[in-house]
Amino acid sequence: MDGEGEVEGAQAHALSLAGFSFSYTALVCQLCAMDLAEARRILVDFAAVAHAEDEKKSSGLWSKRSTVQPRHSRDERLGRGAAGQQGIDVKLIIGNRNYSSWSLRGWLACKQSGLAFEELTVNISGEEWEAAKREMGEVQPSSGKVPVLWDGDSVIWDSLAILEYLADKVGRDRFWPKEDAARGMARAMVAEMHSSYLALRRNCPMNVRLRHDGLELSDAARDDIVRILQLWAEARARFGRGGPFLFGTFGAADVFYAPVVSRFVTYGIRVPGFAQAYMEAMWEHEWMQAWIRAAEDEQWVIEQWDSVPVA
Ligand SMILES: N[C@@H](CCC(=O)N[C@@H](CS)C(=O)NCC(=O)O)C(=O)O
Repeated sequence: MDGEGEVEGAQAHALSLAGFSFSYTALVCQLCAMDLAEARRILVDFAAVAHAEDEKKSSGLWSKRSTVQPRHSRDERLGRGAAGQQGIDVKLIIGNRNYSSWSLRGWLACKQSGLAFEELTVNISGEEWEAAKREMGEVQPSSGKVPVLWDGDSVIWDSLAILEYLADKVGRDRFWPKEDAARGMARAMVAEMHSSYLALRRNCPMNVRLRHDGLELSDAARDDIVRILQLWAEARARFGRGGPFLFGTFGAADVFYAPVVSRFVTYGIRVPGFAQAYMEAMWEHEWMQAWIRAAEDEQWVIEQWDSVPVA
């Protein structure tokens, strides 16, 4: 950026767009001018107007009572119908592709590793799952959570531990940016995704097949969305030159924010132009497309998770 006038022009331009089609160029100008606070303020303004609210209420989303409608045989539900693949030591156990955001992360991490792996998909709802947790030795090390990765006799649970295990195995550069500053930010973003955004998770549960506009967002969920947009904006503007993903080429940060992209698509969360472009790149990625198709084909329906959540 060569002049203050240009930066001010970009800011004015961005503001004049009322945030809805926030110009990526304008954002880059601002960040290049090291005016991160102002860029963030604009994004907060944007987000405040970008989310329509409605008064729609529903209840029972997180009720413990299972309303699962199994359409598979029990063996299929437990993944026992899947043929084991000869000579493949790495096995990933995941939950319902339509609903399980942590599973999507674990699965994308496996894809990113480049290793051949066998997948076992389990239905994580209802009595079948309670029985599976008791009976399936393979999910017991995680205390009944998915994803779980088996590599020979080694077992790794928790999506972040799985990603790091795979990065150790195949080389850090496959997952993390080479440059220190970029890698530091990518690690911080992944850690934040892993440990935060409870309000967004509750208000906008992942549901790949669902489309619902006009969801009522809580203030806390809106704050989470704004925070995520800020992080995406900063990553893209500072480190995204090499491609359409958060740090240019597809990596750990994209693996971790993939379910957020799905949530934004499901609930029609309005985002600025640069975020839209990022989301499109993610949505069109061949692995995401494969996951989306599998989620669409999945026969398991968990009715309480298909209800529209309340704020
Ligand atoms: N921090 C864990 C979270 C794992 C988790 O909560 N998985 C959910 C699926 S999205 C699960 O297994 N739920 C089934 C249950 O709790 O019984 C990770 O990163 O893998």
